[in-house]
Amino acid sequence: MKKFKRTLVTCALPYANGPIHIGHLAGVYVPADIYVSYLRLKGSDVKWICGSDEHGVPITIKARQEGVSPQDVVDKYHRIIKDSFSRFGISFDIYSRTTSPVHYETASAFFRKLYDNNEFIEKTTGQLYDEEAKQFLADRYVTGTCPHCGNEKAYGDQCEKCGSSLNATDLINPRSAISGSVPVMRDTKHWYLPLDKYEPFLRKWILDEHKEWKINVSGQCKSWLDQGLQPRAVSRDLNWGVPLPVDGNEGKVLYVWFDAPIGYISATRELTPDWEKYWKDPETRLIHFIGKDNIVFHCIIFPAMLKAEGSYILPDNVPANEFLNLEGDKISTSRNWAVWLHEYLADFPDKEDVLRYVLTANMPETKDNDFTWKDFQARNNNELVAILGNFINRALVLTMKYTNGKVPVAGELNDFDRLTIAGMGEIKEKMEDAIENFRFRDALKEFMNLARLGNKYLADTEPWILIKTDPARVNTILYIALQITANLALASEPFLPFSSRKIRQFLNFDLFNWADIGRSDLLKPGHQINDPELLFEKIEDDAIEAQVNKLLATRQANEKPKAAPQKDIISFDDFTKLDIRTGTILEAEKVPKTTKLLKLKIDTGIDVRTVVSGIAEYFTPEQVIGRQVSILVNLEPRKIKNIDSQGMILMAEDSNGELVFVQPEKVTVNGSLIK
Ligand code: B3M
Ligand code: ZN
Repeated sequence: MKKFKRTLVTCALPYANGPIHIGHLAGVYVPADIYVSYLRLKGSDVKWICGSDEHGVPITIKARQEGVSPQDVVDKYHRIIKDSFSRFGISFDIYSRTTSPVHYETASAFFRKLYDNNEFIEKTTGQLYDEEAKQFLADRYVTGTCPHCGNEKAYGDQCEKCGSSLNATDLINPRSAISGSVPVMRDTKHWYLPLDKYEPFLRKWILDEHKEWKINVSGQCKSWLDQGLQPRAVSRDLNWGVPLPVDGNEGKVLYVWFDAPIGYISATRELTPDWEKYWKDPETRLIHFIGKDNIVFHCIIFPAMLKAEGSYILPDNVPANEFLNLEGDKISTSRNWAVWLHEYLADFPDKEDVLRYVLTANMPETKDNDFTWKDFQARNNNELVAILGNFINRALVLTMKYTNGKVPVAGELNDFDRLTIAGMGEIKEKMEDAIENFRFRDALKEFMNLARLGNKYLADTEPWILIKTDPARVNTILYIALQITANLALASEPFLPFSSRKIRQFLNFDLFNWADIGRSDLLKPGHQINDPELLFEKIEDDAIEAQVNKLLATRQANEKPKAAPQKDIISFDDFTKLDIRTGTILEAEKVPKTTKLLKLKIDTGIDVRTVVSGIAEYFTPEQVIGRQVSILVNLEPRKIKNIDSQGMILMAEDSNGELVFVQPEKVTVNGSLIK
C-alpha cells in the first residue's frame, strides 16, 4: 500500500434532527475513534473531522413536527450530539456544523466553480408539488414505493431498505409527507451533476484501483455502476439550506447531499490554516467512515463532485459498516427504538467503556448485527470483569501485598517467562494488522488475548503459593505481570480510553506510544504504583431489566398508532373566523346509494338546517337523533350527493380512525357559541 505523509479521517455528519444512538456509534463513530486513536498513538499526522449535518428535509420535517424553526431544531440537537460525543470519548479534532458561515462560503464557492465551468446540466423538469402545502416535494418530503425493491416507505432521494438512490419522480404511488396528499407535477429548473459522465472514471477508480475496499462497499458501488449512473439534481426548491449561488433563483438551495460532504472541507478549513495540505496534497490519505446507507454519496456522488472541481484528492478508503439492530429490530429514530447515547450516559455513569467494548465486539463490519441488553451484561461480567479487570486487579493487588507497590527486580527468566513476553509482541502485530484493515472486532479480540495471556501467566506460575518458598521467583513473576499490565494500559487506549487512563493512573505511568507495546521494560524496578481500584464492576440483572422494560414500553407505545402531525400554524384572526355553535340533531336518515353519509336536520339555535355528515359507518340514524353536537355554521354550503349541506358537525377521529362526537359536557341552549 502507498505510504502517505498524513491522514485525514472524516465521519458521516449526523443529521441534527435527533440524538446519537448505538447504531450511529457502532456503524461509524466507534470504529473511527479506534482508528484515529491508533494513528495518534503511532505518532502519525492525522486530523479527524466531523460536524452536524443541519440542512435537508429531515430537519424541516422535525421543525414542522415540533412547531419551531429549523434553526431551533439544529441548535438543540447540535448541542446534544456534540456534548454526548465528547462525554463518550469520541475525540474529533473538530466537530463543526453546516450552518456555519465558513460552510456556506465553502459550499457556495464549490458549486459556483462547477457552475462557471459549465459542469452542470440545467434542466426544467416536472417535480412533485403539494398543492395543499404549496411546496415542492423533494427527498424526505415525499414517500412512496421503491421501484427497485417494493419498499412502500421509500423516500424521494433514497430507499433505506435496498440502499438505492432515487429521484422523487421514481417513486410509485408518491404521497406528500407534509399533507399526505397525492402530489401533482409542476415544472421547475434545477442543476444536475452529470454522474453518467464520470461513470468510466468511477468504475476504474473503485473496481480496479481500490480492490482493497470492503466487499460490502465495492459490491454496492458495482451494482449502481451496473445500473448506469444518471444525472443527479444538486439543487432543491426549499427555503432551508445553502442558497443557490446563482442570481435570480431565490427559494432554491443546494441539495443537502451536495452541501453536506463539502462540510468535511469547510470543517477542515475551520480547524487548520493548513487545510489544503489535507484536501489537495496527494500525500494525504483521505478516509471516510460511514454507514452503508451513505455509500453511494461517498463513493459515487462526492468523488464525482471532487473530480469535477479538479483540485481535491479522492478518498483512499471508505470502510462503511453495515447496520446494528436492537433486540432483533431495526433501530428507528421515529419509533424511538434506540439506545440513545445521552440516556445511556445518564443510566450507566462511568461505564462509557462498557458500551464501547460491547459495540466493538458486535460491530457490524461485514453484515448487520444485533445489540441485546443480555449480551451487554454478559460481556461486561464475563469478559471485562472476569478477564481484563481480574488480571489487572490480581497483578496490582499482589504487588501491593508482596512488594508494597514497588516494581521488583526480576531474576533469571525461564522459558515460560520468555514465551509470555514474546506473546505480547505477537498480539501487538495481530492488533496492528486488524486495525489497519478496519477489522476492529478482531483487533479487540487480540487485545483481550493480551489480558488472557496475563491471566494464564499468573494461573500457571501461582505466585500466591510460591511466595512461601521462593520470594525471588515471585519478584520475577510480578515484574512480568506488571509489564503486561503496562502493555494493556497502552493497547487499551484505542478501544477503552477511560480504562486506559485508569490503568495508567493505578500504575502511576503515562508512557504513550504504540511502539512501546510488546516491551517488557516499561516499568522500571523500584517504580512505585498507586493503590488500585476495581476497573469494572458487575452489572446486575435489575439494571438490565430496567432497560429491557423501557424498550418494551416503547414497543407498546409504538403499537398505539401515532397522532397525525400538526398542521401549519394559523393566526388568531384565522381562528376567530370560525363560527362554531352547539346544536341538536332533530332528524337523521341514510343518504341513498352511499355507505358513509347521513342527512341530518339540525336545530342550530339560529335556524334549523340540513347537514350531510360522513358518520354513517359509525352511527345509525337512531343513535344520533336528539344528540347535542358542535357545528361549524359558517362553512361555505356544499352540494353533496345533490343535497345542499350547510355546515359541518365536529367529530374527533382517533388514531384508529374511529369517530366520536365533539359535544358540550352538558346540554346547553342551541346556538351557544363555542370559542
Ligand atoms: N447526514 C447521515 C445520514 O444519512 C448524513 C451523513 C452526511 S455525511 C456528509 O444519516
Ligand atoms: Zn428499495
